[in-house]
Amino acid sequence: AIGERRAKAERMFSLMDGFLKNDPLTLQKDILNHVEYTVARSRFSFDDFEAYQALSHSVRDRLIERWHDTHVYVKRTKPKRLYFLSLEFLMGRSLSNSVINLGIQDQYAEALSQLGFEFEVVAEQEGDAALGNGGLARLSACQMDSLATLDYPAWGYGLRYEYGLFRQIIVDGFQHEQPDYWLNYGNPWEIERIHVTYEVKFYGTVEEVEMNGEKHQVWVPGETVEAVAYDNPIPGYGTRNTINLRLWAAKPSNKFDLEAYNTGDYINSVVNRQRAETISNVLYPDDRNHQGKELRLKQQYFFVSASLQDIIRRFKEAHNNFDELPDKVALHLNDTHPSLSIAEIMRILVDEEHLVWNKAWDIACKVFSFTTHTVVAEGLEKIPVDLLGSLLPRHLQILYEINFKFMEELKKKIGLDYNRLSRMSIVEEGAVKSIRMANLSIVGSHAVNGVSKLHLDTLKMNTFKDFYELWPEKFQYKTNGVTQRRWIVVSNPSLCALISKWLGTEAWIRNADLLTGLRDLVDNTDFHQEWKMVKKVNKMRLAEYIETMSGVKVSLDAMFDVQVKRIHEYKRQLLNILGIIHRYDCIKNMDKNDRRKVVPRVCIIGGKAAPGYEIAKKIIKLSHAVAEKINNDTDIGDLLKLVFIPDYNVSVAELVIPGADLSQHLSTAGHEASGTGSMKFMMNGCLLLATADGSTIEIIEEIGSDNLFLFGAKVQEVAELREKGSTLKVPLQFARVLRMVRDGYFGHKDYFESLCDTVEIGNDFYLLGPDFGSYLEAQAAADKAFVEPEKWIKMSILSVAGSGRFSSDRTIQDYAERTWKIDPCRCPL
Ligand code: 8GP
Repeated sequence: AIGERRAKAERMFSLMDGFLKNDPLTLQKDILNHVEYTVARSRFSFDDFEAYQALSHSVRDRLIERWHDTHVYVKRTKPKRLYFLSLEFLMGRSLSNSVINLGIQDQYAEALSQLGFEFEVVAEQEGDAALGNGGLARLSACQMDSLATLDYPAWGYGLRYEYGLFRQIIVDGFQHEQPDYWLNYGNPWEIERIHVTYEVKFYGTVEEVEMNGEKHQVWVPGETVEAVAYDNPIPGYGTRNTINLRLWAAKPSNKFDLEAYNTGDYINSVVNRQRAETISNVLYPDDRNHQGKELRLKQQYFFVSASLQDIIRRFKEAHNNFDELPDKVALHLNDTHPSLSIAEIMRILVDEEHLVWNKAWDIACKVFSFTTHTVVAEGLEKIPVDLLGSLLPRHLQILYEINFKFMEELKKKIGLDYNRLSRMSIVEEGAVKSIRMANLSIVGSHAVNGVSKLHLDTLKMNTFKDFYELWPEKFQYKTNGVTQRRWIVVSNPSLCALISKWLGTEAWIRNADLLTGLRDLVDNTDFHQEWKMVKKVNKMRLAEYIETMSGVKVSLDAMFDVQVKRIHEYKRQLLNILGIIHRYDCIKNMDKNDRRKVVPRVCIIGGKAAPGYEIAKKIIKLSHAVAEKINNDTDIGDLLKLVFIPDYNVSVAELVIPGADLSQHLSTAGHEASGTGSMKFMMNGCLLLATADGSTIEIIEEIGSDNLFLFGAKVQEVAELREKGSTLKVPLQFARVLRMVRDGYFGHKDYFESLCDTVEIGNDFYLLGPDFGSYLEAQAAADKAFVEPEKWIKMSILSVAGSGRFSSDRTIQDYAERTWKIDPCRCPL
């Protein structure tokens, strides 16, 4: 039989052409073949979109080759693997990123141009994969890129939402949400695995049965849904390694309800089956509020159950003893959303694999690690016990058991301090009895990570103080990072070329620390000239986009000042808008002479508000109302413009960030866990105007406070300012601009009233009033620096030079070495 199998393998091998070739001629043939046979259009007539489809299928073929090789190699080598569990991945587009990471961008560009197409134009045809909300989700995407590039044996697991994050459209200055049915035009980047399916169960009851004289709990579920795998290859840069992001879709289970069919209710039973699909239908668009909805809980468990079945199956293929699990598997909980995994693994080990509880618990705690992305306790996820008990009755029992044992252990350590015990309990008693997912995650993980140094400090001192005192060694931080592949190489090709030329190497694309080499060029005037040109090219690109989107023509000589991120009160877009009103007011009151000294600005704001977040939506409307006034004031001209960029997403970010001169990060100190936008701007030579919050503190350590514009209350001052309440002093200018809004200077007087109330003295939780003075000073400092181009360019160069520490490669390496204990596993060429 072995001989036969070998003969078959040899014959297969002889039939293969070898690996796909990447010369432009082969690529052209390849694209044309896909036009004809995959897209089913004539190779003599196809448009840009069809070219995109064919091109991406051709790239996909190459991805699959490497992905197979990586998979086979890892399977053979059997290293410890990491499974990164996240309910959100904000991948954006894949085409450019893939060809760059595969190292065949030039060849494809040439092939396309020979066929009469332009790579950039074709790449624009791709829609964004927006399976996430904001910071957390884009971070997951950056980290996948780093895991692949650094050759780690890792998989990502997530959900394949059919509706990604809503599209924001603006009508009359108001946000409207449109569903993002992103799969409408097909998705060449995924591979449907019709044979990789698992049953996921819900509802039902738990029965006690006796086996071999012992009592066992058996879950008898009431509903079964099928999870189907969709694999998304993620290529590393400068390596053959291509890892997998496996996303689950819900399908009706093949086990059908015989009774319903037999009673003749055929139509209804089909309709009921179809309801299964709703589980993975839509991404929850709220990036902070957890509303305890059943569908959300179903999504979470669906995801957890399918992923763990898959992971355990793979483990069992190669190992037969669960004692080895912690040496072979690391499971990372990206925030609390996947934390039902802890209960699920206990259920599998105890109920299905019949391990004794303590042994199973010991294994679970060694396998899990956890990162939280939230600062404040109110932001933490809770699940009502009633909901959980009805959907997952056995899991609720397990959670109670975990908690009972934890409480017993805790009592031994801290005595009968009931206040503390109740704060640390996984079960929250109260009006609505709930499970605290963060407490569960901390208790069940061997490492708890913050996303910046300041974030960890806050967790230690406030949010998780009790836990920190119990297990100080569990608490760590890994400052976030972003991938320079997407945020320089893909999005800013001119800067990429410039850096490589002057550093004399492309090695910084895999090792961002080498960017410090730019420090040696900070006084080089030839370098300055080229640096300036790069910014200009990117500003032109952005200006064109602005004009197409909003009809506003902007001057390239103006400072492009950008604030793009989710709209949140704590991120203080309102502070920015009030600052713009102040600027406008000042210019209006200037004489001709003074006006000549004004530094022209183009203020750009973009971001989505959660659909139910009224105040955030009012901020969007205010921004439009102010823009309308300013942009139509001929007396102001190019001195000041305000544009709101609709539907901010990853691909819009790729265009906006490289074109920015200044970017704003205004969160009230202590509220932004890390912030990652700042890192992307910094990598693109944009200066930051920021509060001392999140990772900005570490950015200052790296580039020095002289190279950015810092303002606002420090984190240790915030509590005191809040205590002052209505006795707080705020600058006159603040009262004045607020008055203008209240008086209807920008129209919609009544509509903006409640928005103004949120920042009125005594009510101003996010401290816009107290920070306004220093905010204006920082803005003035930015103006002053901008009119000294040499100085500005130096600051810009030093920002990029210091951005290496904020590469997600550094973050991932840190996690790999200190938390996951995994080693690179590099697939041979
Ligand atoms: C964000 C944090 O707000 C941000 O400071 C941080 O940089 C980023 O995570 C990555 O760590 N948090 C979220 O995006 C978040 O909590 N989203 C939940 C709804 C998913």
